[in-house]
Amino acid sequence: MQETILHMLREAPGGFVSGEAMCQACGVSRTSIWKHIKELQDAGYEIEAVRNKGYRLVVSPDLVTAAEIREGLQTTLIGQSIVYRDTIDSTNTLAQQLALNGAPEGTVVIADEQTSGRGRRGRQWFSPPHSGIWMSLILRPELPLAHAAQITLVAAVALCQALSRATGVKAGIKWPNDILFDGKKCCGILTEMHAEFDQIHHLVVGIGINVNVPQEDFPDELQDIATSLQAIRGERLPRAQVVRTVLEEFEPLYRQYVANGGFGTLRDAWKANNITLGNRIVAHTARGDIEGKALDIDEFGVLLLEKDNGEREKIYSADITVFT
Ligand code: BTX
Repeated sequence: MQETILHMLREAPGGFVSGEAMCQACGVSRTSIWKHIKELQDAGYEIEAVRNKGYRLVVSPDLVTAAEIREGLQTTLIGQSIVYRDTIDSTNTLAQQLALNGAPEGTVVIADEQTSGRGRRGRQWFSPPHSGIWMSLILRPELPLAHAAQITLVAAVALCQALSRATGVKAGIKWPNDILFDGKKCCGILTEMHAEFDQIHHLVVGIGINVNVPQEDFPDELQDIATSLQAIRGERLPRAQVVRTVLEEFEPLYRQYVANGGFGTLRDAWKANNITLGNRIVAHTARGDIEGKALDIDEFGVLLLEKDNGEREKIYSADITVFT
């Protein structure tokens, strides 16, 4: 019901919506409407109430609630169901649970704050309140298991395109899961999956975007390696709009990934947004460090590296350091 009220307030010509109109639209009493208005005010919405005129929305807070994200969202699959929490341990954890309980494909789990946000290999992901986008997408692609990890590359392309469209920030992909601006990480992706035999049951694609994190708020150990869109742009950005843009950029790429049986047709888009290829890198793999030049990625998203002795290695999984 709050969503209906908010929508009416946003769409109102002249600004005011009468209590009566809200009662009719929501099918409830005036007292009930007033209670909802009060709840919205408590959540940070500045709503003016004027006798004989009704209510007027003056200022919307920077929230990533379902109502805020849905307003104007142009997707048909991703984000049709949105689960929001003020605070949570990790959106990936909740998304895994919801996926196991049958949550539909495209469900977005999003939180204002994560208390145990995680990266790859058990690393922590700094996820303070009121300033970032910490969200997880539940996907159920009918693809062989071998293609599952490629979804990280698809999400990376979507993120770069979305940052460019929503904020003008031209960030680049560091294979496989980081988005960097000027050498510092502004987004990270953590894909987790549930599979059996050769069949993907579901994928959870966790996306972290430092939107309005002031540079000085990053802990000391992240000062030299992390940045935020606010630090880059010098202004705060509306998080819900960034979320919408990410979902809108992701949806067609995801459909392409499913329809074409993997990442192959998105390879050029990945290359257009990457800051990995052509550079000297060290790949930190389970077999040890391998140094050389990043030459290419193949249609499976595997990185091709050329060592100084001319030998070529395929890198399937690693953290990499890029020297630019
Ligand atoms: P990663 O393992 O590639 O990167 C983790 C590393 O990044 C950390 O060890 C630290 O050095 C650095 N780091 C930690 N927090 C930040 C930050 N906020 N900004 C920049 N650098 C940071 C990257 O893993 C994948 C991160 C995915 C996060 C999302 S948020 C929603 C979802 N839920 C969840 O628990 N994780 C994902």
